[in-house]
Amino acid sequence: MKKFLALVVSAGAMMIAGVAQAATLDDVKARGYLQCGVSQGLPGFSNADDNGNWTGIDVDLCRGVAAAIFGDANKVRFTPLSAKQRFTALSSGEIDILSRNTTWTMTRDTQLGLNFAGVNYYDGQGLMVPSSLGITSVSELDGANICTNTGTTTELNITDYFRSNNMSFELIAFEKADEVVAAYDAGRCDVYTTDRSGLAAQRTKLTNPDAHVVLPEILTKEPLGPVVRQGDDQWFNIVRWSLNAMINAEELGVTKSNVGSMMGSNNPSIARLLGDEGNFGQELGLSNDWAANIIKAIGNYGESYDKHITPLGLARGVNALWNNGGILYAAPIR
Ligand SMILES: N[C@@H](CCC(=O)N[C@@H](CS)C(=O)NCC(=O)O)C(=O)O
Repeated sequence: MKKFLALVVSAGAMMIAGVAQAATLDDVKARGYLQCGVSQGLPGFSNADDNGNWTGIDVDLCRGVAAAIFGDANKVRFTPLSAKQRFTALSSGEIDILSRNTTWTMTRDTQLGLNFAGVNYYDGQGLMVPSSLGITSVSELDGANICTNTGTTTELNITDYFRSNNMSFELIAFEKADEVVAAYDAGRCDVYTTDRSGLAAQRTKLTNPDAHVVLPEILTKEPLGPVVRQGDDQWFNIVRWSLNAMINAEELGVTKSNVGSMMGSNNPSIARLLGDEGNFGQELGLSNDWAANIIKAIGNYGESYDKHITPLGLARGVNALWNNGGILYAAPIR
């Protein structure tokens, strides 16, 4: 019995060792680039131009992680994924990070073997209708045809909302976001529902964007953030702290253009962020200028937001820093 127990214990220890060895960082370094899962095309978040160059805040996060690891923000490849495909792509190892307007929910956190490493955009579900319908509130939508994406929280939320308000509706769901846009644009549905940022982004693809109105109600909380596999705490920390570094840099006034002159700063928080003080990078398995490299290549969170999200007409709102009227609050580097 004792012998048997000893065997079980050693198998358990091996398993723990095995999990600890699931070193995504080593794999990424050996491969020479980061594999990042993004949406198939959502302006502001992750969108490719005709030459295959990806831009957006979700893209910036992956470029930031690449800069933190390699000192080179270009050492990343992007895999466009539909909402339905995204979690399998991550659990199967096809991608190292999922950075794709993905809502942090309890089931996704606890049932899929995945972990959310933070929030890079606080959103909520909204609804858009053609102005010609003269609708001003979601309460007027009884009996509506509603278009959305499969495999999303959106699909579940809209069903909850209509059922709990005893309203009837017909859901028309597609896997590809562009199919939803096309169906709505062609008048197949009265309503387009998704995250409000998604509405602002997809609206730009409509034949006449000005002929549509986003209703005032925000139905849900949709905290969007990067996701990694469970069982690799070092990797989780690298992703979490790359995001935190970008948010802290904004709070400390460190930007893409001034980061060079901020080196050697006598502000201790800046000195820790930029690797002048402490061993913060090494403790992540990186070099101590990991965060300086992110900011040099990408800039801080506010710069990324201004570049990609502001053009969609979305003000910072709740995504402003905590000391500027918002809820963006990164744990300190110390
Ligand atoms: N945040 C929601 C919705 C995410 C989602 O897939 N939204 C669609 C509509 S905005 C989308 O990303 N489409 C863009 C694409 O797939 O390229 C979730 O995590 O389930």
